[in-house]
Amino acid sequence: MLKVLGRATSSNVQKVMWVLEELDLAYEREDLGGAFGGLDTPEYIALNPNKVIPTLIDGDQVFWESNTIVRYLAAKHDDGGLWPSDPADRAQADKWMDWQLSTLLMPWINVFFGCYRMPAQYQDAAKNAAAIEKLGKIYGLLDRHLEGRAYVAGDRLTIADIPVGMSLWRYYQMDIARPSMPNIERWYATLQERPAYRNMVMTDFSSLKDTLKPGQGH
Ligand SMILES: N[C@@H](CCC(=O)N[C@@H](CS)C(=O)NCC(=O)O)C(=O)O
Repeated sequence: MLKVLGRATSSNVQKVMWVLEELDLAYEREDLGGAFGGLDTPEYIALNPNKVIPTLIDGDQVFWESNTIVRYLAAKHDDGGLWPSDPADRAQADKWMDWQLSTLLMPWINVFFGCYRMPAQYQDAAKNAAAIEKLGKIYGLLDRHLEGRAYVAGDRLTIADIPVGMSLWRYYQMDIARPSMPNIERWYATLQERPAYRNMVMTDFSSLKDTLKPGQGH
C-alpha cells in the first residue's frame, strides 16, 4: 500500500493527500515533522536526505518533492485525467506547478510565516504589508490567466490545480487585505465543492499559529 510520511498540517503533504483522495487510492499516512519530529533520524534521512516532508513510499520506490509526487501519482493512476496525455497540454499544466515553486512559494511563505506563524508582538508590520501586497500582485497574474478558464489548465481538474489550489485555503483564511480576484474566487469556489479538497486541504491549521520565534521564517 502507498505510504505517506508527513503531518497532515503540512501544505506540501496536503498536495499529496488531495491527489490520493481525488483518485480514491488506498494509502496510509504517518505523522512526522513539526511537533511530531522524526525527520532527523538515520532511518528517515535514508528515505529523504532533505529532512523534510512529504515522502511517499510505493513498494520499493521512495519519492520526495511534493510536486514530483503529485506528478507521479497522476501519471500512474490517472493518465488522461489529472495527468494530461498530450505533451503540450501536460507542459501547460506543468508550468503552473513550477510557477508555484519558483514564483508563488516564497511570497506565500513570507505572508503565512510573517502574519500567522510569527506571534503578533514580534511581527514587522511594514514588512508584512509589503509582503501582502507583493503576494496579491502575484496571485493577480493567476487571476488574469483564469479569465475564461474553468481550471488552471483547461476545462477540468489537472495536476496544474493542485499546488496553487492548495495555497488558496490558507491565503483566504488569514486576516489580511486581498485584492478582488473574480476569476480566482470562482475557481476557488469550485475547488471547495470537491470532497478531496474539503477533507485534505480545508483543514484546521491553527496548531501552526504563533509557532515561530524572532529571526525564524523569513
Ligand atoms: N520542496 C519540498 C519542500 C518540503 C518542505 O519544506 N516541507 C516542510 C513542511 S510543508 C517541512 O518538512 N518542514 C519541516 C517540518 O515540518 O518539520 C516539497 O515540496 O516537498
